[in-house]
Amino acid sequence: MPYQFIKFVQEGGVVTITFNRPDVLNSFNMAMAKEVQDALNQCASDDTVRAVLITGEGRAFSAGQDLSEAAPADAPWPDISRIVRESYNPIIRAIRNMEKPVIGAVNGVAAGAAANLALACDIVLASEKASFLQAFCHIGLIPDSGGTFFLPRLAGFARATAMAMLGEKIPAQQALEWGMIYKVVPADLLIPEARKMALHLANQPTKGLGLIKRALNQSLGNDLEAQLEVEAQLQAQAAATEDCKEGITAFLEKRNPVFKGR
Ligand code: T3D
Repeated sequence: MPYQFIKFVQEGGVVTITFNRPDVLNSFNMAMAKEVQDALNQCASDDTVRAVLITGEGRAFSAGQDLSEAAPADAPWPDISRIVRESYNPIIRAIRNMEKPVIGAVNGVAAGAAANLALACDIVLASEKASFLQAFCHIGLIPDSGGTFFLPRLAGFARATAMAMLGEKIPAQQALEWGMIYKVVPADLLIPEARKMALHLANQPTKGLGLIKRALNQSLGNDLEAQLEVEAQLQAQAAATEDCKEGITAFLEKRNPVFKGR
C-alpha cells in the first residue's frame, strides 16, 4: 500500500514509521490511522522485520485526532465511538500484539490518542523537548487508545487521575520520573539513539523478545499463580527456539552469539 501520511522505511531488520503531517502536528485523520494500521500489520507479518521504531516528522510526535476532520464545522456531529474503534483501537492492539519490540521515539508533543499510542510502545525514548498531554478533558472527552489502562499502571492512580482530569502538559523529564517512559535524551540524539537501540534489538533473539512481551501483556491481568504458569509455558517455547540454543552454545564456547530471530 503506498503511503501518503506516513513514511515507512526498512533498513535491515528495523522499520521506522514516521507520522508525516507536520503542518497539523501529525494529527491523525482516518486515512493516516489506516496507514499506520497497515504498516504495523505489515511489520508483524514480515519475518525480516525484527524491530519497529515510531516517531513524528517536524516539531511534534502527534497532536492526536485531527479535530477538523472529526468534527467539521458544517457537518452533523460525528460518531466518535466509531473513530475510536476504527482508528485507534486497532493501532493499540497491533502494537501490543506484535511479538517484536516497538520503540516509541517521542520527538515533541504527544497529545490525546497519540500520547497513549506512545505509552503503548514497549520502550519509550523521549527528546528533552517532548511532552505528554492527555488533551481529552479540554474537549469534554475521556482518555482513549488505552489511556485509562496504561496511565494508572505506569504512573499510579493518583497521577493518572490528575493527568486525565487536568490535561496538563507533562514534560518528558516528569514523565520519566513518574515511570511512564524509559529515557530522556537530548533532542539531536533522539533518532540516533532510538535507531541504535532498534538495530541492537533487531539482532537479538526475536522470538524470545516476543515471548517476553506476551508474558508482560498477560501479567497485566493475572495473579501470581497464573503468571507463574504463564512463565513456565512460555519458557518452554523460548527454550525450543534456535536462538536459545545458539545463545547457550555461544556462551559456553566463549564467543558472541549470532541470533537469527528463530
Ligand atoms: O474523534 C474524536 O475526537 C475521538 C478521538 C479522540 C482521540 C483524540 O486524540 S482527542 C484529542 C485531540 N487532540 C487535541 O485535543 C490536541 C489539540 N492540540 C493542542 O492542544 C495543541 O495544538 C498542542 C498542545 C498539541 C500543541 O500546541 P502548539 O501551541 O505547539 O501548536 P498549535 O499552534 O496549537 O498547533 C499548530 C497547528 O496544528 C495549528 O494549525 P494552524 O493554526 O497553524 O493552521 C493547529 O490548529 C494544528 N493542530 C494542532 N492540533 C491539532 C491541529 N489540527 C487538527 N487537530 C489537532 N488535534
